[in-house]
Parts: sequence; structure tokens; C-alpha cells
Amino acid sequence: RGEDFGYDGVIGPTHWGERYRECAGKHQSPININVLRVKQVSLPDIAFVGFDDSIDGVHVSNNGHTVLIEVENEPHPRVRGGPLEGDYVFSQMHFHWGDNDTFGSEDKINHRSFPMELHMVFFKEEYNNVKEAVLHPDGLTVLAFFYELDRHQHPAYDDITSALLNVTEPHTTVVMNNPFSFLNILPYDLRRYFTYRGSLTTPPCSEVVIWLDFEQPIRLAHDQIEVFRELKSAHGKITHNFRPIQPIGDRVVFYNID
Ligand code: SG7
Ligand code: ZN
Repeated sequence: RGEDFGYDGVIGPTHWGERYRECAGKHQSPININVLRVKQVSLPDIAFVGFDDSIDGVHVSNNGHTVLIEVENEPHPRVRGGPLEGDYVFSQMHFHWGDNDTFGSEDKINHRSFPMELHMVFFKEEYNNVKEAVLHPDGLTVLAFFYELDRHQHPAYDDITSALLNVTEPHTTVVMNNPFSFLNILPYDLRRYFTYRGSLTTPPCSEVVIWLDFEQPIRLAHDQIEVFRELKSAHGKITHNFRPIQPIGDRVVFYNID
């Protein structure tokens, strides 16, 4: 079956290209962002629509590769502006992490890894859903946020970590107890970000993603990150689920400041 990919050995990232041709492409993600080589730009403001709404009945599930957070009820949050043409509708968010706090993010900044990274995935509204959107080069945008260690717990993450404890087994889902707001789990500064064209970081590695990597990290306690490492796949604990960096090739990374 096609779905079996992992992060080690014969199903690990260096083998993805054998079964999924696009994983061997020239515009893959993640990448290292060399801040000395970025092109500074001043893009239009991004509108984060519905990000401060209090959303009920949010689903948290373990898909065997990561934990997914999904919204049931319409309307879904959306984004427009910045480098984007048109509206992009929220599909799901998920996380990538490492065995310990010294690595785990997918993109890197000046070869610095972060212990964890959040991806908020949106599809272009005119394509109606993710399945259709991945057939178009501007089909998806992913808002990426890095985590860095804090001595204090981040209270907004307690609802996520308590849900995680109930989805440690692969292919399990729970509904969150409390209303969930996107803005509560994000950093304060949403104006400074890097943007580039890349791919999904898992098979089928479709080159359809407009990446936005926000510069300001989210601060999280070590104990809170540890809970993610308790999740299990079919092969045991998901100790790490990040893809190594890919060649940047002919691509330019833009850096937005106002
Ligand atoms: C994770 O990363 C999941 C996938 C996601 C993939 O494995 O979040 O999504 C689902 C629904 O399982 O694939 C199409 C898609 O969003 C790659 O997403 S990523 O490039 O943002 N890391
Ligand atoms: Zn991801």
C-alpha cells in the first residue's frame, strides 16, 4: 500500500522518492533559510479571519504520523493578503518534533533547529478542498511557527496536551473540552515572516505550497513538548517526525517586514 512512510530506515525520508516521484523534485520542503540571502519585501497585510473566534467541538487526532487539530463547524478560519492571491480556507493544523529539545523543526533558520514546529494548512478557496488544491501550484498555504523553550508553561497549550494524552494510540480522535482560539496559541508578532514556494513535507511531497514561516517563536515548556513525544505510530512512539532539509535550488526566500 502507498500510505506507509516513516522517518527511519527503509521507509524513511531518503527512500520517499522511490515510491513518490515528487519527493525527488527540485522545489521541496523543508529548507534552511539563510537570512543573509533573503530578499526583503513589504507585502500587503495578512488578514487572519476568524483567528480570535472561540471555536467549539475541535477534533484532535493521531494519524500515525503526527497530531491533527481540525475544526468541524463552518465557517472555518481563513487567511488572505501577504504573498497570497485570493482566500485560503483552514483545513487542519499539526506538529513536527524531535527526540529531544535540540532539534525537531522542519525548516531551519541559519541552520538553527527548533524543538518543534506548528503547521496550519489552508487550501485555496476556489479549489474547494485539499484533494483538488494539491493539483495546482498555488493550491495550499501553510503558516509555520517555530517553538522555543520557556521555563514557564504556556496555559493555552494545556487543552492540547490533555487531549494528546487521550490520543496516544494511532488513529484515535477526541473532541476538545474547551473552546479553542487560534490566536491564543500563536506568537504575538504576526508581521515578520519568511515566504517561499515549496512542497508538502510528507509523501506525496506535492510542490503546491506557499510557505509562510513566522519569525517570532512560540514559547513552550519542556514538559509540554514532552507530551507530543508520547504519541505512537504503528511502529512505536513517534519520537521524531521531521523531514531533513532539501536543496533550495533556484528559489528565492522573501522576508516581510513592514
Ligand atoms: C501530516 O503532514 C498531516 C497531513 C499533511 C502532511 O502528515 O498533517 O495531513 C493529513 C490530513 O493527514 O498533508 C495534505 C496535507 O496537509 C504534510 O503537510 S505539511 O507539508 O504541512 N507538513
Ligand atoms: Zn507539517
